[in-house]
Amino acid sequence: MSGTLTIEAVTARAVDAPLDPPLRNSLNVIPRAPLVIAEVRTKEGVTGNAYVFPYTPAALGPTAALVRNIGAVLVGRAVAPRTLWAELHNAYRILGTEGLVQIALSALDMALWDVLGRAAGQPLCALLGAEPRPVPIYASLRGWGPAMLAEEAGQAVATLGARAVKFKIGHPRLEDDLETVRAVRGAVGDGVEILVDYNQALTRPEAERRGLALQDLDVRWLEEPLPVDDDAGLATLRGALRVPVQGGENWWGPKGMARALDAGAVDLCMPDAMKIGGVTGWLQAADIAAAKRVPMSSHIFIEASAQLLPATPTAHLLEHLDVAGPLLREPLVVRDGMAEVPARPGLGLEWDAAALARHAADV
Ligand code: SMN
Ligand code: MG
Repeated sequence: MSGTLTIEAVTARAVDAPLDPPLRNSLNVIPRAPLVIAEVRTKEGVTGNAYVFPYTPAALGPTAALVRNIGAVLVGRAVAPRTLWAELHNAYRILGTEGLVQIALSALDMALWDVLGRAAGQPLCALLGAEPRPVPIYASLRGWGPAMLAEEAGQAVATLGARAVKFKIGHPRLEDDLETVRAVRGAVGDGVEILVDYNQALTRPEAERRGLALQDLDVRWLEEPLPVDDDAGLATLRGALRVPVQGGENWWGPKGMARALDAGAVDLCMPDAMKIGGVTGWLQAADIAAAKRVPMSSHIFIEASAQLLPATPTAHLLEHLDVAGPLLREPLVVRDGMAEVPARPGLGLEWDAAALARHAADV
């Protein structure tokens, strides 16, 4: 289809499905996946959609309401995500474009890009001018503690062919973190890279102490050792460690990323499609990472990330943590450690209507 597409309606639906197994880290257990699916319908009959994952059912209603209310303003406008992204980010500057506002803006942006892909009959990746090449993944584990993680790591390597695994640590005692790494190493052998994630749990001195011990176990990245806003602490920590510091899942928009990189907070980055500003925000982030020559991985949102990483000049690894898979007719395919870019148009999300109905949340 060619020519301009005009937005006719924007809707949002919410689902809250159990996560099996739940996601655990040093601070939280996430037992369910509350998702908001934004849908953009056009006068021309093409409809696109995208989902966001606001982590807690408490945020489902507010996120869906923001998608609907912001989306209502778009009715009658052309499907031009870059233009609308800039307009909406200006329009929402006085309220602030972080938090749920950013999440809603990202959902709308991704759904608009999905419309363009579907109208063109092309996967998003091709629409962005990138070759739909398979992307190397790492298996992001859900469990906690040596026994559970060793078993999960062995399975992930066997079923996905993953050549890297990531898991959460941050036990009260460093020795238990090291024990967890050794247990996973025992399960996966020397040929698989080990990545660890502290989810912002450490103090500055503790981050240095633990980082020094972990790098001796050949850990290949140390993710979010400190709170995301402690750029100065992260920059100092990097100076003390050989292991690369990873972060980015909690940066709000490309501006948040630019600030962190300017401060020297990370060696590696991993923006989150929902927090960085959808496809449009991701593309800006990818340019920033390219200018600074920082390897860029993804954070969850595996379907969107499989489309976006081939269009990312410093693309590194796709985080494989499949949250929406049980609700999709065709979950993302991983073969021999590589995520395949589906041939389906747009983001390639085809929902299983029965599963959506079963887990519908009334918001
Ligand atoms: C994470 C955070 C929030 C939801 C899922 C996973 C985690 C990661 O920090 O890096 O995977
Ligand atoms: Mg993380």
